[in-house]
Amino acid sequence: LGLLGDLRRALDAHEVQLHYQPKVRFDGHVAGLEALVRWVHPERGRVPPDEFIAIAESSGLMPHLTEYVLETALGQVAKWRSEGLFVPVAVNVSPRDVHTPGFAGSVAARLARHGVPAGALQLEITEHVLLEDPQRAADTLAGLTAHGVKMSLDDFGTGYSSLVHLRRLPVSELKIDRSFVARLAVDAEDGEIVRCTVDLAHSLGLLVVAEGVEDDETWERLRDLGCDAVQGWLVAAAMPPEETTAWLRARG
Ligand code: G
Ligand code: G
Ligand code: MN
Ligand code: NA
Repeated sequence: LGLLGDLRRALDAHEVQLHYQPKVRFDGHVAGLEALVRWVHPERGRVPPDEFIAIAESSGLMPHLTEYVLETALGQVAKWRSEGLFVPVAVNVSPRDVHTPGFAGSVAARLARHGVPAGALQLEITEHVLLEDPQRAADTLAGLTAHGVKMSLDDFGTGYSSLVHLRRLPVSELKIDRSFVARLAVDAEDGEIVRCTVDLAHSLGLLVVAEGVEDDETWERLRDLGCDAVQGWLVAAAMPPEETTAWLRARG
């Protein structure tokens, strides 16, 4: 309970920050940045995101955290755009958010308020959005998509009966979970899983991003398998805003 109260205050005090991790195509083009929350507690130090996200989920604070992340990320996108850096940003949203009434409308209003085009925002969801009320989730996602917001299916392969969901969810991108990518270069089965996922995604007209790419060999394998973009420490870890700006500028 202590940590929950602290998280509430941390959000109000802007103690929670966003770091940004690039998604890069094989030709070097920066396809986008993923916003990832970071919280450095004044006494406990760095609190792992998994830990406080779980607290936010179970306490009902998640909508507040998501609003905070969307607000911060869109403010940053607007700032970058004003500086001539036109890079789309992806925000992770939880199943809870997708089931919150009016979510699609509130995202649209927030975009308008920041003067950011919908195409500059991507939302990363997981298959778990379909666990509660699949129809409602599909309606919300359709509303967001109709507005021009791009949807990405995160952690692909770790949910349940993924293939059914792929047909029901209006997503334009699929992210292969890093548990399949990590040993891609050394494990033949993981290699086959990734190959099939890339082919499946392409046959459905989706872009494929591989997460957790840490070495050149994996990068090369993914390129040869026809993957569209990669994310991982080989390219860059999540960086604070100023470092991200410098990284983007150095890329040209
Ligand atoms: O890279 P990292 O340790 O930050 O991420 C841990 C987990 O927390 C990942 O599964 C990531 O999707 C999730 N996460 C990071 N930032 C956010 C956020 O702003 N909102 C939500 N819902 N999840 C996030
Ligand atoms: O599931 P999600 O996409 O939200 O996860 C992002 C998480 O993955 C964050 O915790 C981030 O720090 C972590 N991450 C990003 N790149 C790498 C990588 O190359 N290797 C590993 N092991 N973790 C990574
Ligand atoms: Mn993600
Ligand atoms: Na992921």
